[in-house]
Amino acid sequence: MVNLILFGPPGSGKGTQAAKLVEKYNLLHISTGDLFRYEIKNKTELGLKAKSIIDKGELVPDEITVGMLRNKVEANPDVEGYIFDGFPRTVPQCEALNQLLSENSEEVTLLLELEVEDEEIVNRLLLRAETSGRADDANEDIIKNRLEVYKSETIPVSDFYDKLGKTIRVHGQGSIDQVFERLSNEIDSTILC
Ligand code: B4P
Repeated sequence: MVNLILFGPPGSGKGTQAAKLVEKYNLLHISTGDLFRYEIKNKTELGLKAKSIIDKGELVPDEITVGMLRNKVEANPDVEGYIFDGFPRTVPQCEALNQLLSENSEEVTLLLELEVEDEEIVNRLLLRAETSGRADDANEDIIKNRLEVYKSETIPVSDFYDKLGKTIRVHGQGSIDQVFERLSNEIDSTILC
């Protein structure tokens, strides 16, 4: 199996690139952001809890996020691998993912980190807000809070996998196709060796 983590700050293109990578490598795309938005849209108990947190640009508590992720993985056992998009976002989430994969004698293959400058991120998210209707994209202060949370709570995830020799950093600016080519090259050179 190939188990990829697509990592990077909010708006770095994780969702955009994951959609292209799943087609090329035939993997299951699991986006915790999308899973939360589905719960919010359907006004479930979990969705109601998550909405107020996401709208402020904070992280949903680990136990809620990990439980939701586990359900999704366990519901799809017969796949060739996963692309985890937006998960893990904290070190306890890394530990939970390692535990979950090891139950099936699996492990994370690679963490691909998209590097994008803050100014570009703010511009991308404000632009997306015009069509997405996402409250967390529409306000510059909330975007800046998301970036702060990323730096304090989420960057350690990249270091966690770096210590295991699994983090690869990729320039996330340029056209969507250029970024996709960079990611594909890194995946191919890991899978093929
Ligand atoms: P996510 O849904 O993961 O959202 P994201 O970080 O905003 O998006 P992404 O990086 O995927 O950006 P995209 O490709 O869309 O999380 C939302 C919230 O959910 C979090 O803030 C948190 O509250 C909660 N959450 C999710 N997972 C969690 C977890 N594990 N633990 C706790 N809480 C969690 O790209 C953004 C925009 O840029 C798009 O408009 C796109 O068109 C554009 N774009 C992409 N690539 C481009 C390029 N190369 N050039 C120009 N524009 C580009």
